[in-house]
Amino acid sequence: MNYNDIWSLINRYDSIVIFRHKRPDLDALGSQIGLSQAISKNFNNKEVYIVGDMSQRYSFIGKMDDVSDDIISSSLAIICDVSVAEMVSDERYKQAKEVLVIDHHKNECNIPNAFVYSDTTKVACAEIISDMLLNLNLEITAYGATALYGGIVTDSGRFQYPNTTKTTFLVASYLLSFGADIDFIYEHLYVETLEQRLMKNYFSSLFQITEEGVAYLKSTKEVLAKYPNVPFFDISRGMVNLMAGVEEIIIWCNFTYDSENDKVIGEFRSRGVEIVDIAKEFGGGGHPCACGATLANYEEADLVIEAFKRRAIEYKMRLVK
Ligand SMILES: [Mn+2]
Repeated sequence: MNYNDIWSLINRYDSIVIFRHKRPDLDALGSQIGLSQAISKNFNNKEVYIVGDMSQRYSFIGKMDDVSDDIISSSLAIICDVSVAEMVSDERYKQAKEVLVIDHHKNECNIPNAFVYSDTTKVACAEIISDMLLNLNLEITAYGATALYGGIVTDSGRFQYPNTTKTTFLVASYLLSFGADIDFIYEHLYVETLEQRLMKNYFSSLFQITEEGVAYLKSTKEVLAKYPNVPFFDISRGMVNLMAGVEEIIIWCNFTYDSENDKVIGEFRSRGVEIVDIAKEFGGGGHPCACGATLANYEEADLVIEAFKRRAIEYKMRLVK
């Protein structure tokens, strides 16, 4: 599949419903909103809908639509930023006439009968969509450009992660030419309330560092009980990078108790060394230096920490890249 194939598939449908992964990040939401805005801008007779669960953290970017089963069954379903069937939010994509997956993760797609556009060289799914717009000379609304920009900024760690390329900057520039609102994105991403800052101070006081350079935070049931109104996501992913940017820390991770499923959600990050293979060993996945896994309990979390310690040693001895 190439960009022209994607656009001509869209062209064949009067109605398109755009899906993405559960517990959405800004790349999932930005891809969804950006693509829907691009379709509406370039065709004037198509109905486009966006669906899925919403996280409070990113509610500033927009709202999902209520879509009936009838609409979905006569639509093209497009799934953004995920290739794993179990991770798609709203499984009614299965009822759609055809399914198209657009993703940048390094997973084999297991979504049945789908057209797949996969580009793992892209830092964000929003980068793929923006690159398609640029290459096909398509327009987008300022709102759609802002949403795509938000996806690129967050998935690239503010243009810092190693898979940030010249294309990333090229498409960011293209989005700015349509009025992407950088201030709006940064205002919502990097300004926090006093309560949030104090909560971060508390979590910062909890993490441990091993002599190998592995930092870990255990956000246990007892810890979470102090913050009953804070969404899970804001702790699991929101607190992991408190350990980032510290010279002595090579790999850092947050293990958060998920009371709904009685599991421990591990979020793993690293600097300069790949760790996703370890995440996969524990049934998880993600990006080379930003990944995660669902673990049975804290004993299993300790095994992950042990594996990270070995990786940190290998890295220091230059045995791995
Ligand atoms: Mn993504």
